Amino acid sequence: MRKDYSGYQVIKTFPDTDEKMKIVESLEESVESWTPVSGRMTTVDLMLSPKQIHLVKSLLDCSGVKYSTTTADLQRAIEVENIDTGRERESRGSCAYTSGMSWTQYHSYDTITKFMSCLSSSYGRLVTMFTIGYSSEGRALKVLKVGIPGDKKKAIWIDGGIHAREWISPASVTFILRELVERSESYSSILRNYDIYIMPSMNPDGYEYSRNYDRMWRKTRSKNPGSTCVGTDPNRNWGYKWGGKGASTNPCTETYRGPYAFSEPETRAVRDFILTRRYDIDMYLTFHSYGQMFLHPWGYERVDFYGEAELERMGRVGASGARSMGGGYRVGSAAKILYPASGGSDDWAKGGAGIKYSYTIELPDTGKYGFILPASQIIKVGPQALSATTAMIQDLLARI
Ligand code: 0X9
Ligand code: ZN
Repeated sequence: MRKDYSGYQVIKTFPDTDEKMKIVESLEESVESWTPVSGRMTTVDLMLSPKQIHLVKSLLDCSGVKYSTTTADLQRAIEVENIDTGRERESRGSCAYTSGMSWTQYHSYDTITKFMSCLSSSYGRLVTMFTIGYSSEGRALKVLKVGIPGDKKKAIWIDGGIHAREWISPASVTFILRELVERSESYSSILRNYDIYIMPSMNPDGYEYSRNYDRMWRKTRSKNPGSTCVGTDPNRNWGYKWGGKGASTNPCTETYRGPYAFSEPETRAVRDFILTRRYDIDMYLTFHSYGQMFLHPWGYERVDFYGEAELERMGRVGASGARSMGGGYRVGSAAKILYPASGGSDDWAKGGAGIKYSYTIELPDTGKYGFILPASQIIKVGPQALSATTAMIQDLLARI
């Protein structure tokens, strides 16, 4: 049975004083989902069940917290988000064509995997496929290496789909993948110097669950002994400062950290793969949604540290790349401009694997559609993700 979101709403709150922010923060555990979005001022988007709508809105009214309803009918938004606009047709004989992949629709993990296999068999010299482990439900976890063979190469890691419901992430990462492979001649300086490891969908169980049963699913699908609630937040499960702020010990919450660091086979597989290559990898990029932000460590706590200015600078390089394709993104440390949350992959990439540049990129939008970004937007967002990525790698190249 598919979860029905009839009667659910998403509202955007504007807590413009610390006191009002405290009121909005107090709702975090009780609403269906709680998403801060950092624009000129921080706003917080709340997903409300039919029962909560009246109660929460009255509380906000009484406390003088302004809000607007961004999604009046969540179920309707879900029903229309993945209609194929078909504006872009894949050319006959291409891997997208043969695997059923496109960037006018969101596709299944199976289709994404077929697309990846096709690239690795069609572009043998440039592309290598790895199975780095298996998800809780037994799906093969796939990574492609894209690069022109050579000696002493450095590497970049790019992943997507850590959070199941953030569909624009795997769609944008596969967009980057296709571009680098099919138009490799335009990226030859990048591909001669760097091997780019690309994992479009790190949490395939959650992704398929979000596609087939509950559109708003965020976590993995591992079982929690002693609880009927399923899944761990794969972005609270990494082993650097695991179990600190912003991560829950309750398996029934959206931000459950898991029973121990790296309890999930998905995070473990990526950890082991990255650790084997840690001295080669110069940059770790992980794509999420939504909010339009380039977030760098630290995420676990608001702390100043040596090297922060350089992380900020490179973040701005990425943000200008994205802006050249039409997206406005803010840059800053995850804890400072969003909220402290421990056990994130970005913090582990830096603190655990020692990768100097590490970013969580929150793709569009800023709340109009939120997680339910219509598929027609993929061809707008994909180029932003691509341009941000290549701008950052070009910056690295300039320093070799
Ligand atoms: O909370 C998260 O995991 C990320 N935001 S999302 O809305 N996509 O869930 C932000 C993670 C930022 N990094 C850390 N806090 N380490
Ligand atoms: Zn996310």
